[in-house]
Amino acid sequence: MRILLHRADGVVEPWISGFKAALPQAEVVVWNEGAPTAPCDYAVLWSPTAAMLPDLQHVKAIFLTGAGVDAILKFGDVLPPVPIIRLGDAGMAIQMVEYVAHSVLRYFRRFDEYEKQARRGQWQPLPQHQKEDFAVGVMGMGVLGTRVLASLAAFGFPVRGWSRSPREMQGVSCFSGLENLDEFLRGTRVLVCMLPLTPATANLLDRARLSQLPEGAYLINVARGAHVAEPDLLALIRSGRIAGATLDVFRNEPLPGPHPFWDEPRITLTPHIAALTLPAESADQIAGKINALERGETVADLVDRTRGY
Ligand code: NDP
Ligand code: OXD
Repeated sequence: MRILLHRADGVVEPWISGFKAALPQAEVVVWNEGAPTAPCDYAVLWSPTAAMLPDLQHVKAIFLTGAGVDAILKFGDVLPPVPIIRLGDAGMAIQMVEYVAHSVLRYFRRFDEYEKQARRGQWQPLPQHQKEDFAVGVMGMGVLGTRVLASLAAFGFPVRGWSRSPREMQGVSCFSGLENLDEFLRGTRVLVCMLPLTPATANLLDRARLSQLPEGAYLINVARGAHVAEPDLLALIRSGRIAGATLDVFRNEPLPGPHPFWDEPRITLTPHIAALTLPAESADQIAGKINALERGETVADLVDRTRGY
């Protein structure tokens, strides 16, 4: 069995050793532009280049080394009609929980304000925010969103979730569909975007939608930059309508040098690290799914191309 591996970061060793341990019968072939590639049974990749597409035509399935699928589905019908399978958690959910819980607590406990005070040598307790005024709303109740909702509920925050189809989750006020989005936003003090990027979710958080949030709301975006209209968010933060944002993802990554987000003190930026792919766990999960496919079984985390996630 041959596995075609593509890593944009060039870091292939942990993947090769991960597959050696989990799927010893497989030969891992590292894809290199311009170099001939022997036909492979499976492809393992994240964001393929157009030059790679001919080498995908004969694989039995394409495995993604991430949760988001926008970087591959953008190729549409040029992709071979084989299953595309994303990672399901593989160590990402706990990282998302850490990132989002940290960001919510930092704002709720006013740690960003205390940091500024400390730099000024100021000893000044501030009034505590109340949890009942701090509903956290998570857009996207999938593999990662549900784990984040459960963790925030455990802290005692009122939690709300928004999804495409109706969902139920204990302790979570659930909303679904565009027709209920404004109601979801109006009761959300901290908005966490954990949606996949699809034609239906691109640009969803524009001025009109963000203005549904209560005065002093806070945005955490760990999904994709293209969900948010960046100039609208900036204007709402500068006017004080939105208190601030923690952003891990941007329309253009790396965030370009002269971008105004760099200079906005109410925006906390991180370089798309909310939940990193862990090679050993991911190779192990993919190997398990390859074995299941070889036995003729169905596997979890199959991408639905029509839905776009
Ligand atoms: P899932 O596919 O498991 O869940 C997606 C959720 O979004 C589902 O609840 C789905 O609704 C909902 N959804 C999809 N389309 C719509 C819509 N049009 N309207 C309302 N809800 C919608 O995704 P994951 O939880 O695994 O991951 C979410 C995203 O997080 C990824 O797509 C990726 O972009 C991002 N990500 C970012 C990382 C980072 O480091 N910053 C790391 C990993 C992921 P329903 O339940 O009805 O299907
Ligand atoms: C992912 C990501 O989608 O890293 O997995 O953004």
